[in-house]
Amino acid sequence: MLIPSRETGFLHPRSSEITPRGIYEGRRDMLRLLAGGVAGAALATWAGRDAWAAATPRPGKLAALPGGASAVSGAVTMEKLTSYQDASSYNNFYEFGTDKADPARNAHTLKTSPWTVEVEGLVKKPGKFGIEDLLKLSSQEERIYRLRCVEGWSMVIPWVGYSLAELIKRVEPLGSAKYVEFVTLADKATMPYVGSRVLDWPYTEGLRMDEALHPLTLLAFGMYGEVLPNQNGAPVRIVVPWKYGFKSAKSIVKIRFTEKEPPTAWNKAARNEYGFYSNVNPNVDHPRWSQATERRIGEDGLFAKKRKTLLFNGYEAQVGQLYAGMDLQKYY
Ligand SMILES: Nc1nc2c(c(=O)[nH]1)N[C@H]1C(S)=C(S)[C@@H](COP(=O)(O)O)O[C@H]1N2
Ligand SMILES: [Mo]
Repeated sequence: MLIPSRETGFLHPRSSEITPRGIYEGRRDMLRLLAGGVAGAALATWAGRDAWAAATPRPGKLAALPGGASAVSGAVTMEKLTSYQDASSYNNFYEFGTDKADPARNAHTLKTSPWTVEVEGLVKKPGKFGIEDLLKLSSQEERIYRLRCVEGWSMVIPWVGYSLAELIKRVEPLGSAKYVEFVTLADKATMPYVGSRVLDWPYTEGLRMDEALHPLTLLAFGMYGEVLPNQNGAPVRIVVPWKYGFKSAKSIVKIRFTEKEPPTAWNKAARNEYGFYSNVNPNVDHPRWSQATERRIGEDGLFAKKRKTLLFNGYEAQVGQLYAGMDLQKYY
């Protein structure tokens, strides 16, 4: 059974740690949501996901990539999904331009097939995975995650993929592997801004091994039940829902296991503005703006209120222990 969290709207599997009061409040919230007009399917399954699936038909633009119901804690939400239109037309993908509208306009040139992802570095079983094999490596799940950009906007997107941990376990990292680096495609012929000086290409990102192994970290192949649109990082990207959007590297071609913290594109571009961790944190401001609130894309009418940003983007219950004892002001 899944229980909606009062604070975050996320549904959590019932467990012995949940207090009776928590369960009671969860039920009350669920009933309130249902009374508010959320489709009745949610009552039958308590999963919420079915209700959203019914309320959000497949966009019908790209090939279907159906996911199954996700049982991962924190991966199901009662929040209203961002529209497909917004999620696929307001993007950051600097290889295709720096304006939010550029990726949707320019990314049609990206050639997503054939595509291989190379696994290298400190692993027992390095190798090259064709995209089709990578897709089949584990059963896909649909997971509804918030993506929160460092610039203060957020979206709620139903991603299709599986935990990156499943791939990591298969390639057997060595004990010396402490970090995972993601290298993305940098092809001047198809990506008009590769070669420009905005960033150092290829765009790279990285995670600490325990972050990469966390079940919420997703290797994503699709969204809204279809393959990823090019502008969202086709054919395969990372989604790290508790970190600022730039950690979620798009169109990855290499996964490298390292002993040292890998350099990352935005940290190289502005060290004091973008740290390695970049966990969503309303208490640590960006040097040039506050991170305390955010604008949910699609809610930007004249009277739309900004939302309070939640620590770890609302996933504190799931990921807080990864940072126990760490000074988050220092490791921003
Ligand atoms: N390769 C690559 N990946 C990238 C980026 C980029 O410029 N290049 N932008 C990042 C940023 S800043 C954000 S907010 C998210 C946006 O993902 P979306 O367009 O799917 O919402 O992608 C991230 N991944
Ligand atoms: Mo971003």
